[in-house]
Amino acid sequence: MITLYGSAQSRSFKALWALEEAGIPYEYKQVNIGKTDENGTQTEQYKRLNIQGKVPTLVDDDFVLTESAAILNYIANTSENKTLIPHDNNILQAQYDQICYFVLSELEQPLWTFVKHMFVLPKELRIKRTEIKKITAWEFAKQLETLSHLLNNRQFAVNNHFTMADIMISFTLRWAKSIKFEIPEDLMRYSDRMYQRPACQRALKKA
Ligand SMILES: N[C@@H](CCC(=O)N[C@@H](CS)C(=O)NCC(=O)O)C(=O)O
Repeated sequence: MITLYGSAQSRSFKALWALEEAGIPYEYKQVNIGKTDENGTQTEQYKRLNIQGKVPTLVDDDFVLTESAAILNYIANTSENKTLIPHDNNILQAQYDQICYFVLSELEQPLWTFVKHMFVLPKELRIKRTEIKKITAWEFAKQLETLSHLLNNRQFAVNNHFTMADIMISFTLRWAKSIKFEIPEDLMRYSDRMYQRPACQRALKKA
């Protein structure tokens, strides 16, 4: 039985949504990020699962997995629904990897840098909001151009049907919108369309 540890609309939401798409039985445990209370991510008990005290963490019997993208792939490969990740096609698998690595290493980074300077870094290391916003908004706009190029107006990221890559992208765009980064209308329409999926709507109710 899978247990997912997560918190609200943080990166763990991607895994919650993925589990709903996969139709796998699971238990969802809400944890409190950065806290040392009973359900906190900074307890010794939680850190034994996730050394960084972060979410998401997935536990499947005695197997423990961290890193949201790896968790999405594990869920896709565990599911009986074999369309959630490309199988048996080298090119499609490579395109899937390309877009997922791009989301984590390029698209997400300016957002994460901005958030770290707002809330996460020790106060003495933080740069002024207006300065860090100017830098990260510039970087993010460049990455959006690449995203548009990779999506090329397709309905889905890879192979003309829904895959976990669509969760990766649409979650990141929604995150950007929530912290007031500008996003072209067509990309936001794509993200909103993904969020209308029944599995996503079910996940939103549980998050
Ligand atoms: N690369 C990791 C990042 C996980 C991560 O940073 N999660 C955030 C929530 S969105 C967290 O738990 N932060 C707590 C902290 O930084 O102490 C992933 O994608 O799973």
